[in-house]
Amino acid sequence: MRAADESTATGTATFALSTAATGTALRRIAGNGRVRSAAAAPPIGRRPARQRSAIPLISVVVPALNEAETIERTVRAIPRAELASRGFDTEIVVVDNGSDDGTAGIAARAGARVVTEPARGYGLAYRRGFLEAGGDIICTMDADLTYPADMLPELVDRLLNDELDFINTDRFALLSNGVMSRRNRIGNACLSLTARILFNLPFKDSQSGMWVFRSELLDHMDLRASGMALSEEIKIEVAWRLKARCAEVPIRYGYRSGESKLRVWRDGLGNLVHLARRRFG
Ligand SMILES: Nc1nc2c(ncn2[C@@H]2O[C@H](COP(=O)(O)OP(=O)(O)O)[C@@H](O)[C@H]2O)c(=O)[nH]1
Ligand SMILES: [Mg+2]
Repeated sequence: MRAADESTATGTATFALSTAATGTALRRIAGNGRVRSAAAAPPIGRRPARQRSAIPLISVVVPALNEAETIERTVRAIPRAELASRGFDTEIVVVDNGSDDGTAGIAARAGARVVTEPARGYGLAYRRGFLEAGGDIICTMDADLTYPADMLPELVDRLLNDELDFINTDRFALLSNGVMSRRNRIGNACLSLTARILFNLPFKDSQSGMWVFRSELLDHMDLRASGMALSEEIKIEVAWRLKARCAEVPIRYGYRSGESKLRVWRDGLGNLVHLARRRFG
């Protein structure tokens, strides 16, 4: 069975592309009539207006903190040629988060646009990357080769053909033995269950770091997490608060090379506190 066949779609609103992009797939969505008006929430920040071109742009945003071992292969694994053959330009935005191992230079030589977020934190890195990304569609992944970059074309197709706003990926449906520690699996399951109970989130993997979504969503999101909690915050924003059309697609998840930046207890408990504050605070 293909991964996408197992996925689910939920939500009611569809964010129309305000772009003048002329790609047929994008126009099909812009013309579907189910346009959600701007929500009241403050934006994540001023996103610079971009000169729209005739070719729709995909921004792949990759946060990277000391990932010299894997950043080059991460950038090169992004299937630019395949995306180009489907009518998309691709920019790869690597957000260097104060690395001291040469990550930024390696990423630039591999063809990425490198932006710098001096303050440490997964959430801060993403928020910087989202401000800098000019794409009509935003894709995300870690800089550690764990996420399947080769699935990006299929995920983008799914977003457009099914008129979705946001796709989350699920690392657990196809997870091979030994790829993720038992402790991390249990922690993830607890956090995902809590998010489902508190926010009725339609996702099995609230901590997955691979998402594909329309950049219009960013203008309505209120992202505040500076650390790992951003991963669930973005899903709460789109699915619970903005009621965007969401789906979750199973993906292959691979072994991590290099050192994980996750501090299991601190980040796990921090995420739980974030969920509680967000719901009851
Ligand atoms: N935790 C953390 N990750 C960061 C930071 N800045 C960038 N990252 C990147 O965020 C991604 C996720 O972190 P990772 O260590 O892979 O977490 P894991 O997937 O839970 O093991 C990686 O590409 C990191 O390099 C930061 O300040 N903290
Ligand atoms: Mg990772």
